[in-house]
Amino acid sequence: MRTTREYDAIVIGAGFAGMYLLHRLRDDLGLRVRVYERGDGVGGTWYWNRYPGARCDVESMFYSYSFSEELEQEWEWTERYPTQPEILRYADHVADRFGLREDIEFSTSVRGARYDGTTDTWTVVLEDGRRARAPFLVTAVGCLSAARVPDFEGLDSFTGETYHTGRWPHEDVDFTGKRVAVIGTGSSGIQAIPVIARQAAHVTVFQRTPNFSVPAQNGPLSPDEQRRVKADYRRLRHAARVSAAGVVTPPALGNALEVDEELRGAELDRRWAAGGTAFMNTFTDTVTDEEANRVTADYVRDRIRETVKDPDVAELLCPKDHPIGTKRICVDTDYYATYNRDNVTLVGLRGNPIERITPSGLRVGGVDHEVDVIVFATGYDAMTGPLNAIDIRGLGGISLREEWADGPRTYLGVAAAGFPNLFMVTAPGSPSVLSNMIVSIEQHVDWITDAIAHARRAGIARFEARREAQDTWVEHVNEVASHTLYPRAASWYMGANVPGKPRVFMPYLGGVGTYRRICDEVAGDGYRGFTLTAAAPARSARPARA
Ligand code: N01
Repeated sequence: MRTTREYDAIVIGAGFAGMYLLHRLRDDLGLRVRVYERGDGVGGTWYWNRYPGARCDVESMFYSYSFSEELEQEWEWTERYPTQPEILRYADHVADRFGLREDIEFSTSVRGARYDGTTDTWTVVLEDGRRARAPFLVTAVGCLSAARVPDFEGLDSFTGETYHTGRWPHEDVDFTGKRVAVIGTGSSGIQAIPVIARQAAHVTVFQRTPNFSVPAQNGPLSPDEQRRVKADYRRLRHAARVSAAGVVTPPALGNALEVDEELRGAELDRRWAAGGTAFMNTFTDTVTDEEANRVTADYVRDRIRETVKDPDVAELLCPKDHPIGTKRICVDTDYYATYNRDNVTLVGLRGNPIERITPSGLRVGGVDHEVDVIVFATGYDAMTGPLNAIDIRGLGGISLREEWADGPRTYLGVAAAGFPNLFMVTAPGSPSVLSNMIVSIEQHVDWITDAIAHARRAGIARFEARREAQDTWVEHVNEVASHTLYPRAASWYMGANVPGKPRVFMPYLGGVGTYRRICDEVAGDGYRGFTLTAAAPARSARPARA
């Protein structure tokens, strides 16, 4: 019979969250920790997303850990926005520098996890049937790791090559001389299309929803600029932590329609030229007021019409069905200009969906498009997908998947009622995908580490979110979203990209600074909203703290 291995904490995933968790729980708390990772290396999303043009749209100097001043000072970034290979090198460097690999089991998927209420432990079952047990289980599975290829009819009949941006091969894919179809125009498609178009014989882009994209204005990062940021890191990191989205941006001008028209245009021009997502922060009310939203949306549509020479193609590229910012804003290099190339064709799918995949291509509106390669830039079963892929069973065998059948329910986006001693990094109900992920990851990992340290110090065996606290939090998350324009878009934030998925706005829109304050207050208040139960024999007496 196989033995069950025992640890103090088990972590699922060795991306940026899992790596930092391992460091904190093992090196600061001295716990025996095991991390299970399905890839054969660290880096999470940056391990899988190797598609041409993949890079982060948070600036390098801020898309990096802040927990170690030495790490922060010694690492040199080369460009304003880091490429996927550079981020992966950074993740590898962190893994080596902090000796993380020895406690990570690679190429190992977790099939299920079950809480035993009699021992207050989690037993994790791996794909190969092996088991491991620990009092604490932390999921660090990422929000965008369940890649999705829509269920197109005839998919298996295609005889050419197929790739999904989120599952890109480790070897270079050579598009030279090939006819390539790209399906999807979200952040991944918008980054990949210009790069593929420079190599392929022809690219046909299949677009369902046009997206708003702002130029990255990427470029090399000068040593002077790096020195300046490094000298000021403590202040800048603090500013990011208390900001709305985990990035430091120039302050907004005010409400769009209250700003003088000339100044409004000049500021949009200035931010467009400066590049990046700070453009979205030009006014305070862009995502809360429809008229205000139109100011920024019209500006981008004008830039598209100015850039794309063929007016019909330009019109097809202009987003008109959702307010700007309510689907994830994209950041690009030469995206719209790519449609001026002779070897790029745009096919609109609105009201004219892909009928089927054929052995030699795609059929749309009765027209066959023959291609050698199909690139699926079709996104993810976001936020809930990676957690629901694991059969997580809490007290009395209740299933997380079933608890979330009508949409995810969490307390603070970090815990769930009925699932004691389970912590979830950047889960639904936390700012997560609406922020610089590394800022949110560090905040969650630090909070979880403190909670586990507290439990161990105080002899608490069971740390469980209360259902009333969870209900109140879910209500608050929904309430905040309802005061914005976000629910107007059929976005993956709403689960709208997956047929049959409940339409619930999943991330928390209160901002990372506000959210951090709430989490700190909860902890400072003896973990308000959690029931903390002492280890037996004191257990029978009363909850240790509530
Ligand atoms: O995925 P997406 P993504 N038929 O879901 C289309 C992060 N990220 O991988 O919009 C035809 O945004 C779908 O159409 P529609 C970032 O948070 C960050 O691009 O649903 N088309 C859409 O156009 C981002 O938001 C970075 O109508 C279909 C596309 O496929 C998130 O990851 C880089 C279809 C999917 O877009 C996901 O981005 C990359 C169908 N049946 C990603 N189904 C940076 O840091 C789907 N589509 C820069």
